Amino acid sequence: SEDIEQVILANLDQALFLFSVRDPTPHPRMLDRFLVMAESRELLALIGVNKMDLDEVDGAGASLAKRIFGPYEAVYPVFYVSAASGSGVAALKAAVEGKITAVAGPSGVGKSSLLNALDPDRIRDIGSVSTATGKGRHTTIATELLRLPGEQETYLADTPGIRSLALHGVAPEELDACFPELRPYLDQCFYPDCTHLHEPGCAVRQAVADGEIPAARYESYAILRRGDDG
Ligand SMILES: Nc1nc2c(ncn2[C@@H]2O[C@H](COP(=O)(O)OP(=O)(O)OP(=O)(O)O)[C@@H](O)[C@H]2O)c(=O)[nH]1
Ligand SMILES: [Zn+2]
Repeated sequence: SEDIEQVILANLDQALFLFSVRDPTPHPRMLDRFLVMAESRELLALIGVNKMDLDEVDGAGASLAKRIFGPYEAVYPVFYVSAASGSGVAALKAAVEGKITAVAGPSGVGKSSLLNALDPDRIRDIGSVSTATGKGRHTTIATELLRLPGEQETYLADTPGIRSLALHGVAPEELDACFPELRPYLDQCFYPDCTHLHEPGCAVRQAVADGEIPAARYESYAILRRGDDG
């Protein structure tokens, strides 16, 4: 069965990055690191926003969740859910059905609650594996592998250690292409090796100024590119 588990993990179809609208406060920089990791591995990324029952709507009718996660909708599927009320869970279930999905997110966002909501008859834990990966450095990730009941083979790999792998192996000059919003502009910069941090004639920074690239996403790119985030 260890072999089967390794095969499943080697054949991930997609990753679900789970956050909550509150308690704990969303951490978009962490999400952006996760997304870079997914892009660099050519993994499809889904974003889950849990605890929508705690969402705050301001006087103008704009929701906190939408303000933070709305900009991602242009590039990634975003699922607004509540494990507590069950709202949105069916749509998320449809998105994982028949697929092998790695689930990652900070502690307390309701991962266990959501996994339970996805399988009201309770999830069957088919085992855990430890994986050693990385070039030179060995990282151990304890992974819980769950199979959802149903005709299709649906697996969820609960990967608490995935955070430490976030940017492992992404070269600085490959980082821009890991932000899908930046891609349309990358061949339009004056300098072919533009870092998009300070160069004149940078099409990326122009697109940020024009509001075509979300400022928060560009800021994440810049932080990661400068190597400022530890
Ligand atoms: N209001 C609200 N609370 C939720 C929801 N989902 C989970 N919670 C609560 O959030 C807390 C954390 O939920 P867990 O499911 O244990 O979260 P987790 O992400 O598995 O946490 P770790 O085990 O630390 O990784 C619990 O008190 C849950 O009751 C939700 O949709 N709405
Ligand atoms: Zn540039």
